[in-house]
Amino acid sequence: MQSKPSKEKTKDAAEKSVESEEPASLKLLFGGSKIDTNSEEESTSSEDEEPEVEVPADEIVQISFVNSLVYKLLSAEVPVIPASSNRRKRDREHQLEPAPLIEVDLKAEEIYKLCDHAIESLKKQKSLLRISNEHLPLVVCGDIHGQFRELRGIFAKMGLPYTQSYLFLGDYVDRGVQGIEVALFLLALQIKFPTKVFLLRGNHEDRNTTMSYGFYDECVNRFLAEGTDVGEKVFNTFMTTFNYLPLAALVDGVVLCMHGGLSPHMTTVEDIEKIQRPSIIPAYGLLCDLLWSDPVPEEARDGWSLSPRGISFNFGPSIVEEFCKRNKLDLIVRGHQLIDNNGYKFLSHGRVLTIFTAPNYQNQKNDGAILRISKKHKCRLVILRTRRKTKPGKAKEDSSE
Ligand SMILES: [Mn+2]
Repeated sequence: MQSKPSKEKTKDAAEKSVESEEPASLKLLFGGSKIDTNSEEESTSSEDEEPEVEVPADEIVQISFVNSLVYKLLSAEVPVIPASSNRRKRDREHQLEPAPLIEVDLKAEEIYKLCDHAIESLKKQKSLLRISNEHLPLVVCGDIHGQFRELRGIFAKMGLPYTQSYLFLGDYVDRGVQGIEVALFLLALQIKFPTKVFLLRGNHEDRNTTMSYGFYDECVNRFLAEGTDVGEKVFNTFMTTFNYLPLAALVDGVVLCMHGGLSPHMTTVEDIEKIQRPSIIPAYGLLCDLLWSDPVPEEARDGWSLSPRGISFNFGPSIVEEFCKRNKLDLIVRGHQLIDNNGYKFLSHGRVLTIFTAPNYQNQKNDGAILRISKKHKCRLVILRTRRKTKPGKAKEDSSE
């Protein structure tokens, strides 16, 4: 398994990608002829890139309601940020203004209907997704946390799921302000492209967590004019749907992906297949750990230890080494922790990769990262920069999400 960070991208890369999104790209999703939408200069030049392959027509689920919702979410206009006279001063101080919302007119009825379709689609999947070589190259994304604008930027940059496969590691809602759009968009794409879009569950796809970290309030406030019970019903509908999300993915037999990490209740990857869904996230046990645990650096205490989060565990390099050896794994990829510089971090002697994808998360000026795994298992990290690189030593401590 080789890893090489991609060349440093221009700042605001994600936002630039959104703005360069052409209406022509929409044709790809709705059966138009093949159009090269990728205007990013860095993306297709490398010799180890595979040619893009369109998803076979019989693998696309055509439901007109879902199609129109995807279209609505994908074509909603990106507001233009007005040029500010003191931009230079802002740049110097690494200050970013909050990105304006992409307004999407959504009805509660549309959300109920979409979630019904999503449950039917997710029911067909196992708790452990086995993503075979035919689905590679695969783009893996970590935490999104309601950043719909940046999510659209990722599709504009990396390609639509008409040609490109995606795996999302969970934490779609909370903290950011457009969790409804993020969750709906990803669920709709999963329904439409079940062999191209794979969604895992994060610890925030949970009733208790979303009550405290923003998504409950987002749902209630969004439909306030229609009465508090409407927002609550929307919220409950999402919670029911999240209980069906798969919990981990095994990519071509050698890369194990989940939101959190390993568990003392897991000996082999097959243990994940035995987890019954739908399920709430329990306070302990395998399902809890897959979504909540964290790796610790080489210099920290090895083995298992209680997590400072107050739930689940931390695990050290020897746990990782043993688990990878027993299950013949090359790499474990997970999200769940904000990584300030570059958005990614290797631990456990390169066996564990953390990626956090939401750039400028909660105005913290962090970079976001996306992992692309090629057919030959080459890993490329794409960095979504929010500002110029900070000087060494200025980086903040990584924090937990
Ligand atoms: Mn998390």
